[in-house]
Amino acid sequence: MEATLYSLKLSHPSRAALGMLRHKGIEPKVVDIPPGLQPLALRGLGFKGGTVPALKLGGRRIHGSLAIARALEELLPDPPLYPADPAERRRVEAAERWGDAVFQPVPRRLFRWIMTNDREARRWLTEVSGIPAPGIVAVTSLPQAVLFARMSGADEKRVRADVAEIPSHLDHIDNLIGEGILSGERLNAADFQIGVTTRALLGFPELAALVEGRPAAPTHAACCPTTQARCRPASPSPGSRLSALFRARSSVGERSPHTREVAGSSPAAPITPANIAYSERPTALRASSGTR
Ligand SMILES: N[C@@H](CCC(=O)N[C@@H](CS)C(=O)NCC(=O)O)C(=O)O
Repeated sequence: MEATLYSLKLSHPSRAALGMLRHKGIEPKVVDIPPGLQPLALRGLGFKGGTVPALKLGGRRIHGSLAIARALEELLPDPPLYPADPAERRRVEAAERWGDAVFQPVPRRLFRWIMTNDREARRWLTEVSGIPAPGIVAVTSLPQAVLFARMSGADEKRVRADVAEIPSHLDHIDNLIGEGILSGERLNAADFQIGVTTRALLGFPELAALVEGRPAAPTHAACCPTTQARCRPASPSPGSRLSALFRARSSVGERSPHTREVAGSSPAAPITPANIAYSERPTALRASSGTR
């Protein structure tokens, strides 16, 4: 079946869509839109929404990772993305909705907030997106970065709260695994939806320690059919706004046995992703043309 997936090089829900397409045996043509242009480009292509992923499948236009999962299941029931048992299916769908509405926005807000605060990060994004003159674009794209951060509510307060809430999100995922809703014998739609976000968090070295060692880490790394962007701290500049953010302890309330402190997250040894940059890190799975 002819399929074109509209994506961004660094879009984790687009990775979920790609994973689900491949699960159904479809290798789509992947079109990576330059970051920031997706609202305009997708509407120009006739989609109702302006976010990626968006999919042309046969004659249909399908917008959003949840709708893509449903449409794929309807068109190609085998191999399934949802359990046949209705009660089990409802549980997978609930996990999937949580993944879409609660968990998915976390790395997006972190990333967008970083983009408003770090010119080097904007330069890197320009480079990996294949846009010419990254040095100039890193400067001129600041208003656009601010706009996109605002659109996703990525201000400092929200991002601090996001970092603090990550362990409880991971506890929730561990519970879903424990209940057999995730990471079962066969990957389901919630595995793809949630797994790519877990994988995206692994891309921030300051947060990776929270994820590594969790039951979610290996399975969800396997869900993400992509090379993975990884933040790396370079030339830490203590006292920067980013340093201050990551100095916050990354845990809330009771700690699960899986929760590990982010290395150096005590006030005495701040984590400093200042001048954050990304580098490509291949996963065990097939590399595609894009990254998160
Ligand atoms: N939850 C939706 C939304 C996806 C989403 O927000 N995608 C981001 C990139 S990761 C985007 O295209 N944002 C554009 C915008 O906010 O206008 C989904 O999974 O399809």
